[in-house]
Amino acid sequence: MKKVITYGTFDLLHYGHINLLRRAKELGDYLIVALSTDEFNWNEKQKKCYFTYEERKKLLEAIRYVDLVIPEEGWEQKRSDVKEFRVDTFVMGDDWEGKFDFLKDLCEVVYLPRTPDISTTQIKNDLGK
Ligand code: C2G
Repeated sequence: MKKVITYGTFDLLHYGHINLLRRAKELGDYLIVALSTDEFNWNEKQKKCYFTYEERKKLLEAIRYVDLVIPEEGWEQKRSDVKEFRVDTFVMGDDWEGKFDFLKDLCEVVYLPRTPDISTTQIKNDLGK
């Protein structure tokens, strides 16, 4: 069984996220999503999520491409996650191009093109107008 992992906040879930998850699943048989906790988002990414971790987790678990959701609590857990879950492929959108190449001794690292013209920030801005 080929296992794939990806990481993210996935707040205000939108079709750009779904496109990423669909393509990530196409690279294997089992997709793990490491979902950024509220604390990680605030302390490390200065992101204040609209939905809480539990709400974002429920949304992700309802997606047909997602097989398991685990918490992302820090930047440094990726190597241990890849080992612990015996991951074959690590996937991220290409806004992260090159940033996770240090995992290449453990697994395949794939950066997928982002879906254009959609982002959680844009949604918030548009709704705020
Ligand atoms: N994404 C995409 N197209 C968009 C928006 C997002 O392909 N229009 C992808 C991102 O590239 C990322 C995933 O969807 O791979 C989740 O996006 P975010 O929730 O913004 O994740 P991010 O804040 O980049 O967190 O340790 C890694 C971080 O947790 C990544």
